[in-house]
Amino acid sequence: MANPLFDTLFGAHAGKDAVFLRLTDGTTITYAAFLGMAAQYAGLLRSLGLEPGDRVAVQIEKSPEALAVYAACAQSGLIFLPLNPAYTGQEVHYFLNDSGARVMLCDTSKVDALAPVARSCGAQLETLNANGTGTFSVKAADHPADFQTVTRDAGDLAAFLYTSGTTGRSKGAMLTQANLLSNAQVLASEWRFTADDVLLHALPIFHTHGLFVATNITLLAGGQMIFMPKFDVDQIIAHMPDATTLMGVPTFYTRLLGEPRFTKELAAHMRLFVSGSAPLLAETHVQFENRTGARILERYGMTETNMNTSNPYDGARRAGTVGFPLPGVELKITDSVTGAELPQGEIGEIEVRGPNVFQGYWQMPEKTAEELRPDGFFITGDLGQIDADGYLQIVGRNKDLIISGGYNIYPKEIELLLDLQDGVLESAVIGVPHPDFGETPVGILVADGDAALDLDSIKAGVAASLARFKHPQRLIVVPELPRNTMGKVQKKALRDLYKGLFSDEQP
Ligand code: MLC
Ligand code: AMP
Repeated sequence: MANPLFDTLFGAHAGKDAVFLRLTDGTTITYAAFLGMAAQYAGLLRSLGLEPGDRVAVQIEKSPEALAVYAACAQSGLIFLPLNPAYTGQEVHYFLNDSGARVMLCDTSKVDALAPVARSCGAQLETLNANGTGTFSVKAADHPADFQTVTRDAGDLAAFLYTSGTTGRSKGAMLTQANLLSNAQVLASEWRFTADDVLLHALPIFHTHGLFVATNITLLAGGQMIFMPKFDVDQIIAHMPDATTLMGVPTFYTRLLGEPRFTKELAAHMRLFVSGSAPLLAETHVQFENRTGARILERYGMTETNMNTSNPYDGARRAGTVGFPLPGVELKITDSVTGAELPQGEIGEIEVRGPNVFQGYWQMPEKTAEELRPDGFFITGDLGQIDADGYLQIVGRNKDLIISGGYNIYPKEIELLLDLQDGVLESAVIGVPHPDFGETPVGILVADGDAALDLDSIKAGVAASLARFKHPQRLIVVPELPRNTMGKVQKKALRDLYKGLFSDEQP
């Protein structure tokens, strides 16, 4: 195959009049029309002087056009680099600078903020809006609806997904065609996807879950997606009778359960509900089954590895577990200090190896070496335990990470900013249980001497630099941070102290 990712996911559908995307306004887009758009985009990207292996940064709202940029990158051998539209100019500056992206696509409303950022990083800025308008689509209209697919090897890079780090610096996870394809093939088979499937697609398409898991599997099977701009409970309810599957983060399921219109009858046409990206409470699993008769299938993955484990399609889907390693994935539980494999049943670090595991972090050999062993095992930073039947349970994290509504937030990034604010001596950011988002960040501050902290201005100071979902939901001032004898801040003590902060809030 000349270009395994493109040929398998997209090229295989050339000329097909079957529907690929169904939009919430009733419009449909066939595979052929989608591929025509992607070819025009690929032609334009080529005419902009991009060469295979160059990066294309994309910070645009979810739309069929946004997905076609992904297909265009695959067809022209470019590396797709999607970014959350919530990121601020400062955050985008880091990604552009670090990745060396040569072209950046953004919404027209962001041009004033991003033009200087793109200029300073040497990237050409083009616009592509959620309704398909913008300089990119105008220029693409001059290109033919077919494009000579660029030859690529399965080992060539297809995407960079940035993931934050415990030091506060984001790292570009390098994923090859083979990483993406192998995982899509395994999942499509394990979860029995066929051309008859209609997936309710309400996830963002700048992360692994919505982009690779949901989209690649549908493409592989030749099915349809009801493509929604975002998760909206009314839209999900309106379209569920036409769908067969839903993939979501736990917040999707708790929000659905909070809705009396979500009934067994409404879900009757659905064959599969998948949850992942954050822990699904066993209680949610049980409530869901009581309401619909369906058992949510929970799986476990990450940006660096795609999906690692899954509960079985046939067989018991166990609440509170993430199932078994997927075919081709090796998984072991190790001692966090020595790296030695632990006996079955013990709690330790989860390590994985397989065709799904990424190639390393872009231009960060030291960080890569810290997490990716020479023998190919990736140290996930998650703590787990395998039960007597082989089910993996995730029991915690060995990394300082908060997951809010499926978005990862690294406390260090926020702490570094809080520490810079007037009157702040030091800070600790912790994840506190939240009824809607699962966890949410809270900032604990210590004042410098007698300084009176102006919490509103501190909030504003942090907000200017950070995407909205990373903003601490509360700031709390304490006389000092609890420390152990080594002087390390004891975040567990803080988490225990503040765990009830949001317990009265309605989901
Ligand atoms: C939105 N907000 C969030 C947030 N999402 N804040 C914290 N955490 C989040 N996840 C902000 C909004 O900007 C808004 O701010 C306010 O919170 C309320 O917004 P909302 O309307 O209630 O939120 P909504 O837009 O409905 O989004 C919630 C959500 C969304 C859960 C539907 O966050 C979502 O789709 N999450 C999925 C993330 C995802 O795909 N993760 C996969 C990562 S891949 P304001 O100020 O405007 O009120 C991965 C690997 C794997 O982890 O295993 O899959
Ligand atoms: P990300 O870096 O955004 O890909 O997030 C990956 C992290 O999400 C993993 O390392 C886990 O901590 C977490 N995660 C993903 N799926 C699950 C799950 N089913 N249960 C618990 N945590 C999960």
